[in-house]
Amino acid sequence: MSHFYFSNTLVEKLSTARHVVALTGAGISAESGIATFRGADGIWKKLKPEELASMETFMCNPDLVWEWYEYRRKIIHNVTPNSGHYTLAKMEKYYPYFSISTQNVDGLHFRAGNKNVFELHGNILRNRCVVCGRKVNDVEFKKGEKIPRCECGGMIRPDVVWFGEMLTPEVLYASFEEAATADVYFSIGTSAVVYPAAMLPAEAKKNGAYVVEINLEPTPLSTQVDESFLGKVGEILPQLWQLVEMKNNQDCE
Ligand code: BV8
Ligand code: ZN
Repeated sequence: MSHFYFSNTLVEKLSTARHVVALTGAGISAESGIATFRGADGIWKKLKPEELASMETFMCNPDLVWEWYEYRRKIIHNVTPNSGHYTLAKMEKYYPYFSISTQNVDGLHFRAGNKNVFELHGNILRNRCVVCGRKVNDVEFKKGEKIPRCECGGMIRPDVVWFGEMLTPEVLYASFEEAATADVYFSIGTSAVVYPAAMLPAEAKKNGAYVVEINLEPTPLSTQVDESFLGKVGEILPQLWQLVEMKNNQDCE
């Protein structure tokens, strides 16, 4: 377990903040055992999922896409949130205003106890019909079989946002609103290359937030933020939060 130095400024800001927001990416789920997309262990190097996570591949090869999502669902069913997720759940309980805008589709923030979560790219555990849009969740798919169909005859797809697809406007709007009004804005476990999610930390900075990055490797954001921590979020975030809690307890004495 590495030890990290946290500035008094950051601890002070976190102990006096009223509105804190976190943008999260695949890196926060990595320590739960879910491979990231582009990091050192990224699955996207092997599987080229930029193509897989797209409507055209789904229309030409729906069972291949279904196979990939079923493979990922099985992994998600067998993992649990980690200390990074649970620290964000503690923060939601502490602050008057706290939200998470996540690019992750694994639902782990909800399982860790967070309620105020905007799923920018949808949720892999949900499905929807490509024709009528009906949410159809309890569907079975076995390799080699035909993909599930809706009563209306439409193909059923995972309820996620693929490349070239719009994010749900109200989710995106809320995430930009949160970024624009945050006192402290975290960018956690994301390579910050997928848009429009990657615009959120800059939106926060532009509106006066103190922006903090926690990521295993440098990203295009690293030179733009107020503080950048290189390391595992499951180690860094709990250590930082412990300092904030200690300071708050001292202040109460
Ligand atoms: C849209 C599907 C328009 C669900 C995903 C140029 C400029 C602006 C935009 C574009 C552009 N070129 C193309 C675009 C559009 C495109 C885009 O941004 N492309 C990128 C690649 C350039 N964006 C889109 O298409 C979006 N839609 O723009 O629509 C539009 C407008 C009007 C009308 C119609 C259309 C849609 C984007 C959503 C795509 N869907 N996934 C799924 O199956 O998962 S994106 C995919 O990448 C995942 O959802 C993932 O969440 C997301 C981001 O990845 P990260 O979460 O950051 O994960 P990554 O592996 O990259 O990084 C993890 C980091 O964690 C690493 O840095 C690693 O070092 C670190 N890490 C690892 N372990 C740890 C750790 N950190 C801390 N602790 C650890 N333990
Ligand atoms: Zn339908």
